[in-house]
Amino acid sequence: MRLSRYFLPVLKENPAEAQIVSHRLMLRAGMIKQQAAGIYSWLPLGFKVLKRIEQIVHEEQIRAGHIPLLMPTLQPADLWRESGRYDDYGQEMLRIKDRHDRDMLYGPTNEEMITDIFRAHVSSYKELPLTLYHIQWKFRDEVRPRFGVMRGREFYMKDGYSFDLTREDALHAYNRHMVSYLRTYERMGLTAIPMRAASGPIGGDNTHEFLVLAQTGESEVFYDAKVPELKLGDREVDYDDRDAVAAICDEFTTLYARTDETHDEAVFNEIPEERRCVGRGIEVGQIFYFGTKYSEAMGATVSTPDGTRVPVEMGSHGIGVSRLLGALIEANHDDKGIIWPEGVTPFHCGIVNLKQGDAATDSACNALYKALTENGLEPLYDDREERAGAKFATMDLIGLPWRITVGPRGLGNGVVELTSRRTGESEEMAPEAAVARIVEIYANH
Ligand code: 5CA
Repeated sequence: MRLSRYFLPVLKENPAEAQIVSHRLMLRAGMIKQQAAGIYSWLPLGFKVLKRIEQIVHEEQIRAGHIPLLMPTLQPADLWRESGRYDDYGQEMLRIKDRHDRDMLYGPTNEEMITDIFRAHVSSYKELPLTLYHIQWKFRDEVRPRFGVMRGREFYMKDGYSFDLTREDALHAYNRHMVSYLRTYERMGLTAIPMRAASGPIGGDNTHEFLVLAQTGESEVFYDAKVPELKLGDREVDYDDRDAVAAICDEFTTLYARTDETHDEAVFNEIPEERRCVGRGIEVGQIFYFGTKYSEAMGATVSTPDGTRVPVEMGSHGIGVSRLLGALIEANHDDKGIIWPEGVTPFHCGIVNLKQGDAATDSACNALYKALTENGLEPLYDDREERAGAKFATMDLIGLPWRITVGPRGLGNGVVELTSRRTGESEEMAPEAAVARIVEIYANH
């Protein structure tokens, strides 16, 4: 993409309404525009990152054997009357009437609808296990929408629903989700810690939240200093191997890590004092096992091998896809702007032309652009008639991890400059070497 032809409405001033750095930077970098409290348009740069995150979520869910579908945003109230949640959900639910005066709602989550799909089409244990998920907009009329996309009213969520015959199978589904989530967050360059949590309106007694440590997080968290050091890395995971999956979950949940809702001071105090950490975290996902809460209420039963019928065992598993943009920026920025991890960056690298209109410089930039594109990468080429300082400031603000700077002086010596946004370190090299380096960096992303 050439910046002269792109739509990147960056702001020079800090927007007064933004209280935390991720919100401020998303507005300044022209990623989002607020349309009403907690409701945003996703401008091209923000939309691109949202899609990158969504893609990683899809890939890791499919790897775990989960199946994508798409349910609507609007739901009939009658489904929610069956589970009893139409009355329970309270003011967070946006209730709508259609022209026939029928009660509808904008879905805050989809347990009822997926249970309805299940009961219409599945009746035998032979069709289990089954996990269906979608990535869809949700609406919760939050009392205090704030911090930009972090606590929106309209937000983008991955929600998956598992169906199993037995409690044991359902717990395997729960564990599978935990491991697939760990992988998902790690691919984005994030450390998200599973913490024992409370279940709220979804229900059930087995639930973990995934928290990214950040001072601006809304939850207070208590954890053993050793927990953030745990990494899944690139180990192979066989999602059908129950014991192996359970062992990974044990590895990540045995040490103390809890939110304020489940914190137990006595247990916490058993950790050696120097390892006791208290901080704040951003909840980027939550998994629930709630058994037959919805299947019983809504008559979603399956036949068993011995010929009886039982309500299907269920769990639901969510990732805050739009919230992740905020969490990623909270965890990756400096005073100049965003620093995208390679896994989610909107463009793979920037090209800065220091002398627009100079024939040799323009042609070197064009050649770099072509070579990167031919290697399957997406560069953002700043080809505007702007001062070098302004071009650098824009690149730093929008946070592309790598920048190639091209000017007549370097070209005279046969070199361009490759700069890392994270370390600020620059290295001079031939243009072909810069392309090769960037191709190599992204080979694993
Ligand atoms: N049905 C279950 C799991 S599929 C569910 O709705 N879980 S949830 O309530 O925990 O939401 C899942 C994730 O969505 C949360 O972990 C959080 O990351 C994100 N989320 C929840 N509310 C908001 C909000 N108001 N704005 C942005 N993201 C949100």
